[in-house]
Amino acid sequence: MTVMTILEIPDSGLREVAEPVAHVTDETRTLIDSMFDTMYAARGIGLAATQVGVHSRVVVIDLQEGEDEDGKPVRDPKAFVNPELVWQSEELSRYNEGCLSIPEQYAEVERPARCRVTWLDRDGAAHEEEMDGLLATCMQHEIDHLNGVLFIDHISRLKRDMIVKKVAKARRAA
Ligand code: K1U
Ligand code: ZN
Repeated sequence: MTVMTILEIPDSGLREVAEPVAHVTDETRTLIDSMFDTMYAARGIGLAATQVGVHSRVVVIDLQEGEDEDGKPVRDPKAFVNPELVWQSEELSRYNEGCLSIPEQYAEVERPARCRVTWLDRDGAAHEEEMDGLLATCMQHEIDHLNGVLFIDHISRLKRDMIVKKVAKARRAA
């Protein structure tokens, strides 16, 4: 198990644009496994490679909640290599988003309610799917990370400045 360090604001690495993965290799699969270890350890529902300082277009998501009868978490790990938004609905939806790179801060973000995404899986096979609900929100949040964009870029300057100040204050107190 490899738990990587998650970059937090204002780390400039979070503003880099990630490069496409040329070929899905064992190195890609090792990165994906470490990203799942890191995401589960941080109790997140998604993670982009950018957040662990790797500037490759790789995202992991697991929206599954709950435990089995033995108390073990039920999991539904999904890996996305080179995810691309090929369509976004005009209809918008709001979600109170969080971010593992902006600890303990949440804000309402408006995004397209549905999106169509293409990607490669961990074996290099191509997929295309229309997503809605929390999966659409999370996928758009993660693709934003690959483009150096954070959820606080979608809210008012006043709210953004408040969140940035709160994170800085919490870090000074730690
Ligand atoms: O990319 C990240 O920083 C992970 C982020 C994903 C995300 C959450 C909410 C909306 C959009 C994207 C998180 O997982 S933050 C943690 C969190 O909000 C959460 C954790 C467990 C259950 C539900 C939410
Ligand atoms: Zn995030």
